[in-house]
Amino acid sequence: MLIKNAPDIRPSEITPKSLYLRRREFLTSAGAAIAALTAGAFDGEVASAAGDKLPVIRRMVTTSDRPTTYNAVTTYNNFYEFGSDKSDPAIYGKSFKPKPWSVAIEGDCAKPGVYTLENILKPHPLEERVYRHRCVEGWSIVVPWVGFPLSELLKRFQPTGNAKFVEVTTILRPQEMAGQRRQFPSLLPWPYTEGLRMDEAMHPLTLVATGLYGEELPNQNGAPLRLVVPWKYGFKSIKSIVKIRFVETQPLTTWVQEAPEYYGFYSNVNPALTSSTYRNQGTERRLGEFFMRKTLPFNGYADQVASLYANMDLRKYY
Ligand SMILES: Nc1nc2c(c(=O)[nH]1)N[C@H]1C(S)=C(S)[C@@H](COP(=O)(O)O)O[C@H]1N2
Ligand SMILES: [Mo]
Repeated sequence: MLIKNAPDIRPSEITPKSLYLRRREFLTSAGAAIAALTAGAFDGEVASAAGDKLPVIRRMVTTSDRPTTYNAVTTYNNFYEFGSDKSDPAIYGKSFKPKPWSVAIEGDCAKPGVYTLENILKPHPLEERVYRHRCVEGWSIVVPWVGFPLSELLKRFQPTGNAKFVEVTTILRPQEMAGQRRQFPSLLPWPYTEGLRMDEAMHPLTLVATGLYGEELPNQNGAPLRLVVPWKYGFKSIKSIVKIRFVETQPLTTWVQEAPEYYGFYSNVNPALTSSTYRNQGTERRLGEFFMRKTLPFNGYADQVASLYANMDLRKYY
């Protein structure tokens, strides 16, 4: 079993930054088997990534699959704010300025307010999390994210008993986002919004990502902060977040608003569901690979998350 939930990681498994920087191996210090990887192969990928190295206090490797190249992860993107082609975000994202930044916290909590990015990030030691990520369109990647659990952030604002869901919103800034300027028809109803049930948001796998491959998030991947929810289709992992609102009723999300017959609120990766989604979800193509792979229930995270949906009909709640 390769996956470890965060609370199971002992202090002895924490990788000091100096060791991380020196070794640059893609091995968990917990010693999980990731035989497919060699330190040498991974060295090359790190070297191709420019920028500051983020300090991480521990790492969690949830798959034995090899990480997708930095180049693929940062040039083949969905980020409609910058356009609908996979190459658009890397090109048109260049003019976006992710700093200064602030995040509004609203709704059913004791500490609403507008928090600066520095304030949001400061209390949280960064971790590296190697997660699978699958787009509903049928491609997948394996990414070494840098971030911290969303639960740690949400707790600080002391959600009340009325908080049953969180609604999360992306920035609206058409001056810097070419895709938001497109009209007649507009690409999507802006701003992009997503939502999670409170227990999903508080799950230890749910991440606030601020970086990937050891460096700050490139604009095309959702700078300066985005969610990563690895057992759900990629569109739930909302980018460039400016608002988090605690709410009592299930939020209407962008993709559900756009095409409710295709996209559901839950959107858990489910290879058995083909009728309610716009194409077969049973297989996927990992970027950089030729052969198709089988898609796993909950994207391979069923042991960790299936219990969240124990008494739910997943055909109805897709
Ligand atoms: N704000 C915003 N977030 C978004 C999207 C988007 O268009 N806008 N696309 C989603 C989709 S469909 C996917 S598959 C992932 C892609 O993340 P990546 O480019 O980092 O691989 O981002 C998700 N988050
Ligand atoms: Mo996606």
